[in-house]
Amino acid sequence: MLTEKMEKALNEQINEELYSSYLYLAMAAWFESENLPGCAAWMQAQAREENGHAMKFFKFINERRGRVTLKAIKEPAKEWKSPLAAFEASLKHEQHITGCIDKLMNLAIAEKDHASAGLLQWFVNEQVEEEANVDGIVQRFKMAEKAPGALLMMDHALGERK
Ligand code: OFO
Repeated sequence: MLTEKMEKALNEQINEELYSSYLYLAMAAWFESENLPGCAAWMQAQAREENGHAMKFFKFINERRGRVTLKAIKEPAKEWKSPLAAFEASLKHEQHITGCIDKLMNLAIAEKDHASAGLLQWFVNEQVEEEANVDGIVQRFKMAEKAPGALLMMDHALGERK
């Protein structure tokens, strides 16, 4: 059984994850408009992954006999000044999500909620991967800025993501 505090905080995280999905979908739409289909495909894959994260919390709340309550999802930005700026915004967002997960873990520990802590440990590890992946792309885009043609190569490589 979830405590009231934990249930509320996990529901807020569903909203954060759905917003993440929405944000990446907005980035996918922008990359499509910029004729960079590889980057758009990468963002669509990321949007699907974020939806999966939201559903992990959804399932867990139900399994713990809690009540899922969905709130409005805020409107994401529509455009970015360059591909690098979009991936930098993505990295900043993932750092924000890492902060949310850390706060949730602190709450689970304070509430002596081992089941929630178990779920959150998966997210702690996932955030290490999320930040490292996006940071790697940001670094490659920074190098690509100096080399003509590198942007198209990057776009092709990002489009390989399954
Ligand atoms: Fe759900 O990890 Fe990204 O935001």
